[in-house]
Amino acid sequence: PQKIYLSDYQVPNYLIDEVHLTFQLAPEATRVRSRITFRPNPDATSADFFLYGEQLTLISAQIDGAPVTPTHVNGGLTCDVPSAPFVWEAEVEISPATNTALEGLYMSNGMYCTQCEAEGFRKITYYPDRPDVMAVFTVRIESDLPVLLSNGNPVTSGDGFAEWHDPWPKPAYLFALVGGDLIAHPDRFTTKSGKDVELNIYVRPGDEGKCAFGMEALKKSMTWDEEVYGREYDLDIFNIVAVDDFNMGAMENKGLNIFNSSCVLASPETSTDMNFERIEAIIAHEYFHNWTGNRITCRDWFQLCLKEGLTVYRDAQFTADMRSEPVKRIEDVIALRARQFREDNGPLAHPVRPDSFVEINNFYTATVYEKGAELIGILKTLVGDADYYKALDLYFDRHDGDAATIEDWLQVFEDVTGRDLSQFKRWYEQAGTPRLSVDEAFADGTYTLTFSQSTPATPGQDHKDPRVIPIAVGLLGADGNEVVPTTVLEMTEATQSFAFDGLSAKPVPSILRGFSAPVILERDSDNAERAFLLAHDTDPFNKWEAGRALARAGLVEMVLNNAAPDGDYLDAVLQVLRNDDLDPAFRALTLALPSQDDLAQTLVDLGHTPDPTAIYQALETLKMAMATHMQDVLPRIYAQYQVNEAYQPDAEQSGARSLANAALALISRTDGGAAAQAQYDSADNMTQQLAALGCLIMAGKGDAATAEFYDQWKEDRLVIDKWFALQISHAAPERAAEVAADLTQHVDFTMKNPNRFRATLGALAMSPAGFHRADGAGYALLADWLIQLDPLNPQTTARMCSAFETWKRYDSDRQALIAAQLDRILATPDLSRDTTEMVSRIRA
Ligand code: HT7
Ligand code: ZN
Repeated sequence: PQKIYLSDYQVPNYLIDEVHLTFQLAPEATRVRSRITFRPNPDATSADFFLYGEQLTLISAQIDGAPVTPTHVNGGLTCDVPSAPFVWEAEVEISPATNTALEGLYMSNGMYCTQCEAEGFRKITYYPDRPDVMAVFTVRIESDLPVLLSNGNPVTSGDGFAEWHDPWPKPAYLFALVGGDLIAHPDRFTTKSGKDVELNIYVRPGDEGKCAFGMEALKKSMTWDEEVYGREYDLDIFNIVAVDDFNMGAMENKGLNIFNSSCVLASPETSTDMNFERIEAIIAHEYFHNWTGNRITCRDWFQLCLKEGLTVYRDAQFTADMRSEPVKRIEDVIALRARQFREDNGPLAHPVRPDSFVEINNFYTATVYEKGAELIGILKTLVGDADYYKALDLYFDRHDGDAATIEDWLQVFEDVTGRDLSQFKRWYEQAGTPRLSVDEAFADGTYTLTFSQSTPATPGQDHKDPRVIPIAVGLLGADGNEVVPTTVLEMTEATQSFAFDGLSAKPVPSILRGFSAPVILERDSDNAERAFLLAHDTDPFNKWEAGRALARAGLVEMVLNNAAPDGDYLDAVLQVLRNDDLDPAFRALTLALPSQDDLAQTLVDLGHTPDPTAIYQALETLKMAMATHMQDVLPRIYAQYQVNEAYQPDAEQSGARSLANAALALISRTDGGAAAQAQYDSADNMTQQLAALGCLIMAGKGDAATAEFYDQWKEDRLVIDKWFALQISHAAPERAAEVAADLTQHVDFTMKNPNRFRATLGALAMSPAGFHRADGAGYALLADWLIQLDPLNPQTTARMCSAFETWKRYDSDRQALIAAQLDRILATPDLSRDTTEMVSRIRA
């Protein structure tokens, strides 16, 4: 397959002023007529005319009204065109009903919908489908379906048709169309300048009771973007549509966001607190794209982090403002380490701005999104809050209506601050997570920290230059009081020292407060210091981090040396648990242990080959030790943090429930599941029902409740996804592959629905001890299903191949078993470009 390089970028040969599209919707024979006004680009170096097009049947084509016969070439067509502006007209036929890839125009439960990012529009009509070609779209939809939607503002509608006009020039990837028998949950919003905006969430009949939370989240997002970034909404209407069959979470199409139904529909009975928090964040994310992505878009797909990193950063700020800043930061760092550090450390490592790709769909990664967001955070720390917002104002002023680059983005910061950001730019160009080691010295009242940074080689990048790293540091005295408050040290060299004067005694350092940069801190500290920081650090992130480090150290000893659970750890965590002055959500996070995957990587970093079974067993033993060590306190915590008011998915209530459920999980290890059964029987919300079911399964008492749960929820596809996933994630490791295999035979299993496929095979892939079973049954099952899914849905297949990305860390037997499955996938005839690229990179 052909590789595309950033360095080969050429401006488009033709630009577009206006696009008119007419759709006559029919499941297997939708007609799409396009009328496009092209003009030669004065900056172009070639006059060749090429339009992308895939899986289209061309019915007719005309230039300036005269029929033409274009030449079909790989991936599109070419044609002789006039040297002056001209009108291109074409009619094509497409088949939404048989489009299982869920890219372009497709059908989901009888509803028409689109997904055009990144390159789906070329499956709708012939077009210069690249983000730097922006045009004003007018769309007419002809169909008997009651709801017909597209981007922009409604123009007219009548019996069997609707017309929409989007005044804002946009690239084709932001095009959207929806047609269906849908119900609207309506509302209104008045912008700060007094503009009245109609809001709707469109859902399938039956789901209308699950829209209220999403609508509130949307209105909060609109207000927040006005208040924090000064960004106002710019159309008369903003529509959201929920779709069951969707490859990712949601899509920011201009004025018509399309959502995976799992990322917008919510009710207390069917959604957990975590679902609510995620839905609020995704609604905000897609809404914020209206400015960071839509009004200012990307010049080419290599610049994806320009919109995604910034928008993730903005949605994280929003969640921190709506909920708890420290809790959000801890959750984000857990996710960053689990997904992005893992990616950066393996065969799929790539820069935040990649410089080549085969299939762009494979680059919607944790690196582009989450590390991309961390880079915005670094920049904000380096320039300070005031200059950050000044630079953002300049960015919106200077680039509104542009398809921009990372260079454009950095230039506004250079212009506002006068700083040279060339060293910072390395963060966008160099893959891999920097390791930061620390030495300390104390003499004559001066405490000196010496840091060294290095980044391991990643595929195609052996050499790394030092990056600028903001290291937030605070110093504590022996009594636990802070002697130096948080100070940001700006590290620019490979090795660099920073001195703190005037200290009466050697302090205890709290380094990388707030996780001020996405690096791996390698510090030889002992458990006494970790316990001290867990008890005294004033920085909530580092307080949590100290507990995590303590847990990790104890678990490593348990795995490697068969040690008993660390009593100091148990005591330290018990102190946190007992401390009612601490936020319950923070305490729940402190009680949680590092994941199996985290421990596997920790062992690799220490030079060992991880044994997934031993890791699982160490975690089980430690949880049992926590349950007995804290036995006297847990029932009090469980009772104290029951919420007696009406369910609210807010930070306060969900924090209380998370602590109570963390207590329940431990209690269930010693009470035979009695408390969990009582909670299951009385639960009136999904957070408590699902937590109780998980505890019952773990206690070996889950059979009746599992069956009951299915009977109760069999009509609710999103709850049944949870039912599929929970049985696999909570199965004993030696049974997980069988449980997953059995569930693939369940009447409700379908591989055509990405949510259900992920709930089943994804749940197995995310249960390390079960997935890495020594006989390879987990690998074989996943490979079987990836091979079956690939011809139907390459995008989802390719994404799920990352389950194998850590394969080189395991023993040679497991490596051989995985290699055999990777080779089997690669040998599949007609394997998609998406999956071929992913598996080849992993196998390399
Ligand atoms: N910008 C979107 C990314 C995306 C996507 C979404 C749904 C289905 C397929 C997709 N391909 C790319 C989502 C976002 O970041 O907001
Ligand atoms: Zn996004």
